[in-house]
Amino acid sequence: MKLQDIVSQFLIRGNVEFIKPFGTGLINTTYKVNTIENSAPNYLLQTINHQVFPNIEQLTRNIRRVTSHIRQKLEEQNVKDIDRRVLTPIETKDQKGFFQDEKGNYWRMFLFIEESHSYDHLASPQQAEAGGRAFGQFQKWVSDLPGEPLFPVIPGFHDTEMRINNFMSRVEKDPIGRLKEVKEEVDFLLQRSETYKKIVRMGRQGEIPQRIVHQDTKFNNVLLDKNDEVLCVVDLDTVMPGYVCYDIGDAIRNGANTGKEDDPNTENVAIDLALYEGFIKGFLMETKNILTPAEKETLAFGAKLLTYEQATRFLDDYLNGDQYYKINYPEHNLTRTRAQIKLLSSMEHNWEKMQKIVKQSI
Ligand code: GN1
Ligand code: MG
Repeated sequence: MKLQDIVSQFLIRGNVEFIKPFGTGLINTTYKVNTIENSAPNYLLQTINHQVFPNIEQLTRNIRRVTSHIRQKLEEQNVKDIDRRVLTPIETKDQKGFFQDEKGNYWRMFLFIEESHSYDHLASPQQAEAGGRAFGQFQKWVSDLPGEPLFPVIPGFHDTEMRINNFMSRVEKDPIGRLKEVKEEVDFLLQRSETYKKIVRMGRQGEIPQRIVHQDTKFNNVLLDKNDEVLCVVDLDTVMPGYVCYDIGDAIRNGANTGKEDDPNTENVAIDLALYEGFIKGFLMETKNILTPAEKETLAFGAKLLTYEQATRFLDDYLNGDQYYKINYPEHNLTRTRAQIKLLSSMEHNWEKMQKIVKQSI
């Protein structure tokens, strides 16, 4: 089926001029749809990875609930330009909100947010603070979403205990014989497995509350305007119940790294404490009044936790023959694992400083 025919299943305005690939996600594939008419908006078209998100109906419903809740808040505050401040899902002709093509692939569309950009890498603590505020504001906005809890579209997404158990059984099975290459990395991760079960355990014992959290807080999921002011937070697929330290933790893991997530030279990789501080400050600025003291205690730990978990997920996928993450070369998931391990070691070295920064920002 042609992309143009897929687009015609949605209730869009205007006629399509061209459709081109867009963005850098590791899971879904995204296109930009330009319309000919100046009076008609442009759109985003996206395939939804059905392996990763098996329940597309519930995924669609979660995103509709969250975006309309935020829209309502913005309307109440008389915010201008609302279409650039929150994602707008586009309806399909059959009102399902997604379309399944003849090959079984699922598609959805959003309004394209004009004159916006995002950064893969942060340039300054000011940007980190803006990122922290964006995710903090998101957290605050969804904290009073009415109705039943959101559907857990990926059950146990950041359940470290479950991730560790899966990882251990992968190590045991060694399905494609790669274990011998990665003994050192496996040991590094397994030595720390008890430490990183802490958050799920605290949750189970009721020491920290479950909230709606974004759970994929990469800095490139924050759209900014031409003055680098925050417009909105995108990539809402994993918005579901979880703990608050997941969001600030993943933002830091992704954003406060002196190197890249998949840096082949691990010498480049370390925690950037100035960016870290920016994230913490910005996030707490927005959430200080809604978080419990116990949750505030978990924020710095979240950065280590999510880095640990990401290393485990990348290595798990490497051992499993790269079934989950898109890769650009055969060793890509191993390179990613090593970079995450280096980042975690650097956080461990700077642990006291990291905790102090949170205390100073509360
Ligand atoms: C995936 O597709 P993308 O880049 O938004 C993954 C995240 C990982 C990230 C690592 C649903 O996110 O959890 O942190 O890759 N998303 C899912 O780059 O698994
Ligand atoms: Mg994502």
